[in-house]
Amino acid sequence: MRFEITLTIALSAALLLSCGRETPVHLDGTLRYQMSVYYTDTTGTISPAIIPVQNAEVTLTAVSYSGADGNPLTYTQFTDSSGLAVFDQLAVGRYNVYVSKEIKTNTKTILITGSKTLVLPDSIQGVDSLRATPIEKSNLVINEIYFCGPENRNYYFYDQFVELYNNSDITVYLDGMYLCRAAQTHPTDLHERDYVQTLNLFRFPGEALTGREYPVAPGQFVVIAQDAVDHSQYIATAVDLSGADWEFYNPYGGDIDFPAPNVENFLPEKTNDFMINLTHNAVILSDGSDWYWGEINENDYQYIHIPISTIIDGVEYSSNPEKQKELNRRVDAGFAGVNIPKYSGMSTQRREPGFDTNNSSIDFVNLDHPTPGYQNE
Ligand SMILES: [Ca+2]
Ligand SMILES: [Ca+2]
Ligand SMILES: [Ca+2]
Repeated sequence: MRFEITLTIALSAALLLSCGRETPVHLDGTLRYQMSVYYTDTTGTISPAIIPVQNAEVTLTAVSYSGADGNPLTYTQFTDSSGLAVFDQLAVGRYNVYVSKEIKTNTKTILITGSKTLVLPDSIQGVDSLRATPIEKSNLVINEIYFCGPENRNYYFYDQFVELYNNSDITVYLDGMYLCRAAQTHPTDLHERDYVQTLNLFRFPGEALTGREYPVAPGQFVVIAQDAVDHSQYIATAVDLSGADWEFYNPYGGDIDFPAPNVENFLPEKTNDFMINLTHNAVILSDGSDWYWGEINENDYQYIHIPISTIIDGVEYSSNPEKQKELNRRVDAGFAGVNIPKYSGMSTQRREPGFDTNNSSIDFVNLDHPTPGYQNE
């Protein structure tokens, strides 16, 4: 009963003030509201599955009361180590709650958000809870893959390249990261696996996770050429990659080491350059923290496994959209490069720099010609 009276007074005061254009005054309350914030991981890459959100900003905005500046009265608290936020001295009324926390690492920006409406004192039944949702965004993305080869009749495709883009507002570091060509297999449990099967493993120099020698600024493009040379000197229609930032280099094969720094194969068992299929394949970028040997196929070829929890980005392309997926749909649910014929000189790129929904059918568009190191003409 006491609360109802207080509410009536508060609403009357608010009404009076809104009519009279006087400086609003809020009524001090005595209520305590406690809320526990958590999120659940559905990717299977984090355990345990229910995680308290620590040190998150929780904002309570009063619907019924305005502050001295005329804006709704707002209270802010941070959650403690168990995900609990405590508000004291609240007045009776309706509130909107908004939770937000941004976590930035070298490889990911994770925004954890959630909101709800509550009515005091009705919502005070022990500790209230709010399930927040993590939205994960890769800082670095694979922005373009030029895979089909230039227009030619000589089976020339050595001007292939992969372009990365820093899609975040922080400098990130390539140190120790892996770029891999995915295996072209169709296991029945593909989408349940917690790893991606690859054919090779090329590594940026430096120390994975902690290295700070190879920075990429916000908004910067990075081109990794199969071979960093002007290919138009061999095939007129091929791409000039003499200005590439990096090149794939395999010291265990017949690869030529051009002046650009190397993203290098370090497994003597693998002797090929970073050659990707001309119509259907996938490329993954991982943080470089883990890999392990996988199964050996009927041709005595041993696959490599990259844990999905270490993958920063992955893009599958397929000229034929009816083909079976070869990359786990948690990494990429679709296909880039649909309808690009081999030896057509076309390329596939994100529709905006860094545009990423983890579905390449949505994220990528085809280009008439490759754009190494830039987005537009
Ligand atoms: Ca090479
Ligand atoms: Ca080189
Ligand atoms: Ca480009």
